[in-house]
Amino acid sequence: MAIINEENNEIHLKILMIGAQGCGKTTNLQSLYKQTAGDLATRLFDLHGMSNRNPFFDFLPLTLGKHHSHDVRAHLYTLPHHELLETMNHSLLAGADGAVFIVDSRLSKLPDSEEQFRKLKNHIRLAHKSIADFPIVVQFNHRDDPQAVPVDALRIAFHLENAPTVESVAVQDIGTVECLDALADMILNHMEVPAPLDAGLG
Ligand SMILES: Nc1nc2c(ncn2[C@@H]2O[C@H](COP(=O)(O)OP(=O)(O)O)[C@@H](O)[C@H]2O)c(=O)[nH]1
Ligand SMILES: [Mg+2]
Repeated sequence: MAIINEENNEIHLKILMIGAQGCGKTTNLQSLYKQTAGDLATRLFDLHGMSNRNPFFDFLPLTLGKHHSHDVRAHLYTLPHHELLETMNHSLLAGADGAVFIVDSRLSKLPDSEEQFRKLKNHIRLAHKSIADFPIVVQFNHRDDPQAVPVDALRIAFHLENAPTVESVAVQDIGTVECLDALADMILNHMEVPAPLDAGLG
């Protein structure tokens, strides 16, 4: 759940990056880190080293800007795809404010992505009851692949009539910030944020 710290006017969001192996979860975090690290004193936490494509999960704290005078801080996690870690998926999802679901646009990867999406919807039902109330942005990644499935076909395959979607080439930093911004807006627009403590005093 989002934490609103009224003493220092901060909002903390917990955001999950979800998708099949190789879809680009770690690459998204690396891209976001690269593009925001300049004005941040935060670090990418990688429990097993970025080079060996983590078997566990990555964690990245970021500052996103202001919302009603509060500093918005996002805590990004990637979820592991390994079957044995389903329990952890569930507990991570239970406290999450929203998720980026990353679809690997390559034709050969579609079955994997579809299976992950089905699982995600099940986890949401278990943890949040209503999928309609859980903010999700779908990111179509690997758009640079010559065999990338057309976006219209992906929208139909994943039944995304109304869901917000973003096209990306995470490895080239295309679409990653846009995607996170879209999700943060969705979450924040549905949150009741109290007036900051110093409101009206200045
Ligand atoms: N060409 C291309 N490669 C990508 C893209 N996104 C990620 N990759 C590469 O795909 C591989 C798997 O990405 P990774 O982020 O480790 O996937 P994860 O398993 O979801 O964390 C890596 O070699 C990335 O550099 C993309 O949009 N285009
Ligand atoms: Mg990874």
